[in-house]
Amino acid sequence: MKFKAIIFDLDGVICFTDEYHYRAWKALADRLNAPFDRTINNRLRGVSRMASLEIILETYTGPELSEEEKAALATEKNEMYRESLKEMSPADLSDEVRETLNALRAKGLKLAIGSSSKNAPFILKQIGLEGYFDAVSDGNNISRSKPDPEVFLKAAEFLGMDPADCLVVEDAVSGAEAGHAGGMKVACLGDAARHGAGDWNMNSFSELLTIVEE
Ligand code: B16
Ligand code: MG
Repeated sequence: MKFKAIIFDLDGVICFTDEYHYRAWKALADRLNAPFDRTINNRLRGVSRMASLEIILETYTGPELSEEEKAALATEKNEMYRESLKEMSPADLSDEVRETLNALRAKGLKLAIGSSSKNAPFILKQIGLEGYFDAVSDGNNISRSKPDPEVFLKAAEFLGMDPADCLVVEDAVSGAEAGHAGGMKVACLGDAARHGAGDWNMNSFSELLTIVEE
């Protein structure tokens, strides 16, 4: 086997909370009269909550905001976002993702999460994957967000694996850069695949089954 472990990004790879992020940021941006669209939204993928807010504020022209006011805005967005997460259930995990994860595990691969999100434990619970992964590295155990490799290096460390033995799966260009910066090969989906950011750029999640056998 080419790899011993796979580290999965969460939003945009295992499940699709990216639309909920978009709607919550859009509501906040509209209230601030800050133009925001899906092109700008693509830059938020994999980026931490506070770094995302700074991107939203690039088009804001109102009175200067203090750090406290910025923190309050990020909390306001997160509360809207978490309302959407409450609606999620195991039905939000596709059959393709569930079956592919089980098949990868059956090949003897260790499986981990490497997500920038502080909400990762809640999302995993909502979609029925609480306790499923061999390790979870997320926004709660890092101080530097993607494209810094910290989240993936921590995941490899939690698994007890050499980074070179781990494959990263990502939908964000910043996440693919983070995987490469950590010395890992990267398989991309979605936006990152469209940008050709991966060593493999996939159309569907189940292509991982052939990538690990190559
Ligand atoms: P939170 P991922 C990332 O998750 C999202 O892609 C990104 O849009 C979000 O800002 C970030 O998590 C932080 O999320 O506000 O929940 O802590 O793609 O790395 O799984
Ligand atoms: Mg993502």
